[in-house]
Amino acid sequence: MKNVLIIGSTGQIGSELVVALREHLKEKGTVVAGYTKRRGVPAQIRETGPAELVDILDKDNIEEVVKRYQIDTIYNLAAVLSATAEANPVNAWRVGIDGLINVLEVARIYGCAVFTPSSIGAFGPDSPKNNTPQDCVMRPTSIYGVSKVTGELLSDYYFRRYGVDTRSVRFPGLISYATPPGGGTTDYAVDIFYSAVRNEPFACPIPENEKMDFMYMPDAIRAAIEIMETDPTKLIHRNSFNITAMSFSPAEIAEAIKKNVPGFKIHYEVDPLRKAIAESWPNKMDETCAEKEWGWKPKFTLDEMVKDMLKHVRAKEQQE
Ligand code: AKB
Repeated sequence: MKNVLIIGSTGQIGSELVVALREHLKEKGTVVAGYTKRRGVPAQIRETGPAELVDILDKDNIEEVVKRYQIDTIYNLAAVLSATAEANPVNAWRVGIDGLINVLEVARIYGCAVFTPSSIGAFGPDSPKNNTPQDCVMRPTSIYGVSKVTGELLSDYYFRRYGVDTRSVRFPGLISYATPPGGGTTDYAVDIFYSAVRNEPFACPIPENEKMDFMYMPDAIRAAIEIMETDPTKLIHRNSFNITAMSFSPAEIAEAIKKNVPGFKIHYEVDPLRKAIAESWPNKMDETCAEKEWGWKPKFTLDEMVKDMLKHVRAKEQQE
C-alpha cells in the first residue's frame, strides 16, 4: 500500500481513516481523499494532502484519479446506512453496487487492491444469533444487507475471476466522536453520549435488551489498515471477515455510562424500522477466522470505550 484513494473520505470511517493512513504512510505514500460535491471537504483533510472530487457513480472520474495519482489501493467507503437506505432502496443499491462495480472495474484495469467494508447487516433472521459463524446462512432482509452480501460476493468474484486483491471486514456498529454517523441502526450508541454529557435523558430507538456487536473507531481504523497489509497467502477468506470488539444492549451501555455519569437516564421510544433491522442482526459474531488468518484483536472494551467517548464528547461540547 503506497498510493491510496479513499472514496467517501468525509464520512464516519473515511474522515478518521484519511488522517490515520497519512500518519501511517508518512512520506512513503500519498493518500488521496475522495469527496463529493454534496459534502465538500473539511480543512483538516485538504490541508494535509490531496483531495479530489470523486463520484462513485462515474467510472471515468474514478479512473482519471487512479491514473493521475498511480493509485495502488482503493478504500471504497461510499455507502448509505441501513435505516436511511430503507427510505430509498434504489439509491442504496446504486451507491452500494453500481458504485462498487465501477471501483472493481477500475481496480481490474489498473491493478489496485480494494477494501469495501461489509457489515453485521449482511446477516439476516435465519443466521445464528449467537456466535454467528464466518460462513453461514445470510439472507438479510434490509436493502442495506442485500447490497452488503452482493458486494461481498462481487468482490470475491473479482478476486477469483481477475485476481483483483479484494479484502474486507464485516464491521459492527462503529462508535466515534469525530464525525457523526448518519442513518444507521447502531447510531443510538453514539447519540447516547451526547445526551449523557448534556445531562439530558436519552430516548432510545432500540429495545432495551436488543444486543448487537460494536467497536470503537480506533480499533476499526486499525482493522481496515491491518487487513490490507496482511500477507495474502495467509488469507483463506477475503470478503468479508467477521470482526467485533464488544456486544451490548441499550440497557448495558446505559449502565456503563451510569458508572461515570451517575444521574444519567434512559427511556425507550422504539422506532419500528430500527427495531426490525436490529432484531434481524446477530447478537454477537464469531471472529475466530479473522484472529487466525490475519491476527485480528480488538483493544477497547465497553468500559474503556465509554470512558474515552465521554472524555472526548465532553471536550467537543465545551468547544462549541
Ligand atoms: C448501520 O447501523 O447501518 C451501520 C452498520 C452496523 O453497518 N452502522
